[in-house]
Amino acid sequence: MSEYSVVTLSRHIIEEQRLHPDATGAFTSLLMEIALAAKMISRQVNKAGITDILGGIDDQNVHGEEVQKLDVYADRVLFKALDHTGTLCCLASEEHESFLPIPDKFPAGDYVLLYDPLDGSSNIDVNVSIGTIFSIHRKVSSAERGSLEDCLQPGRRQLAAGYVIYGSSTMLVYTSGTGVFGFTLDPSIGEFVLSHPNMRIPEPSAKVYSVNEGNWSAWSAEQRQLVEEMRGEGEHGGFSGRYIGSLVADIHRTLLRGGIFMYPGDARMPNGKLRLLYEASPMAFIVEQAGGRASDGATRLLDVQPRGLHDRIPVFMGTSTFVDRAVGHLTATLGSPPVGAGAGGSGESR
Ligand code: AHM
Ligand code: MG
Repeated sequence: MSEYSVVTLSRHIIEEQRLHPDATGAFTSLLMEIALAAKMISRQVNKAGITDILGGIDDQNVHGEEVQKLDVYADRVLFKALDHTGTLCCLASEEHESFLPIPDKFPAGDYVLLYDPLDGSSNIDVNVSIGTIFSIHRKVSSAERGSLEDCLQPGRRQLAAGYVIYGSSTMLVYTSGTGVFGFTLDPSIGEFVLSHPNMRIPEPSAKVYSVNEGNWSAWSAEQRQLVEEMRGEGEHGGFSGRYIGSLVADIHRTLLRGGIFMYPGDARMPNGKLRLLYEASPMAFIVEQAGGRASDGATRLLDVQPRGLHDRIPVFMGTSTFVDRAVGHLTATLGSPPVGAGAGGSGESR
């Protein structure tokens, strides 16, 4: 990319908006505010360890100021970046039990934002990449400031989804249904610049499986067989294992290199660990838009109807051939789907 032809996130979004003559600009403004919040979170994440930002909520730093945990900070920054814009009717965050209507003092809009402010935050202390995940729906209820119905929409109705990865560089990756675009934050100008146009999961892709094998003893026999096959020498074997334990980082690698990411249901967590609305669904939209596949082990993730704001769901996503193979194995072996598959999270709430 020449320094004369840099494509910033704002330019990209505005150019996308021009493709939709009836667009009001609300969607553009929403994405720009998310990007601003991402920059603020990135700044704070990069300070982790230097300041006392890692402390608990009640801690005080050396200046005697109250210190917030980073995930609480990220949650508040996102809400405050978006509450006044007039674009949203409500938000729902992994950090809050109930959805968050836009305060009465601000105008309400037609969109709904679901977000995980700082996913993988337990990795902060060890300098592993973490991220913010977001998902945007159009309001479907008649409630001015949103309702549960607006939040509990299947993933296929998402208008946009994205994540920000706070890694060796900060990147924002998003889709609005016309491909996946990756922007890298250039700290010298404070702008996200297009670095990864039209991201596609490579085919054929790297043979990589990504799963927490510490859960092996709780896995179903079918899940164990699947991983044993991938580790083996046979036709469907020859895989390497890569697991960071930070969803944004594991999915980012899967997008760039290929492979399969799994968080299956098991005997201890029948629906796995990941949340449908804040983690699985937005990542599924991105992965599909990049040419990959995303399933709960039986059903396309984007078709699953959420029943509660904090539903959990088994996740298998990445290179289409690997996900198809995994789903085929899990649904065919012994004739039964994996524990929790197709359950749509069974309405489990925190
Ligand atoms: P969090 O939302 O509490 O941060 O947990 C979600 C994270 C994901 O980033 C990651 O994929 C998963 O938890 C890892 O879980 P585990 O430690 O069980 O492997
Ligand atoms: Mg999370």
